[in-house]
Amino acid sequence: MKTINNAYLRNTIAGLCAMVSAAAFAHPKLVSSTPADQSTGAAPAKIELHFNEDLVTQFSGAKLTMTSMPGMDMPMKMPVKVSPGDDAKTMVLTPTSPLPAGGYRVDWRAVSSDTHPITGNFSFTVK
Ligand SMILES: [Cu+2]
Repeated sequence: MKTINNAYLRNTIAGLCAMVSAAAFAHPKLVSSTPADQSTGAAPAKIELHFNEDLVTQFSGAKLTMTSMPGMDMPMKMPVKVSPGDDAKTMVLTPTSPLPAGGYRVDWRAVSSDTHPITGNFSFTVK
């Protein structure tokens, strides 16, 4: 009974969200990033995420994971400072130390005006 109620509630909320979204809001989407998804280049001093909507800063964030290193496979969380960018649609990740050569993944969580958290990720390689 509890499961049915929860499922019903979830569907109802999802339905409401879809209606509200269509009417007034869209969910935040990652429009572009620097470095770009699947790109390879020098170690970035900053990683910028550009969304299509203003973010609610206190509920939005991101983490950086090193997914591979030449010669080894080792997911490792990299320390970053997350801050708002020049405008409310931008999130900036600043690694606390230079990123060594390897593969990286950014997992982001974005909340805009309709308060529903949206998550996504992208990857890049440092030469
Ligand atoms: Cu929503």
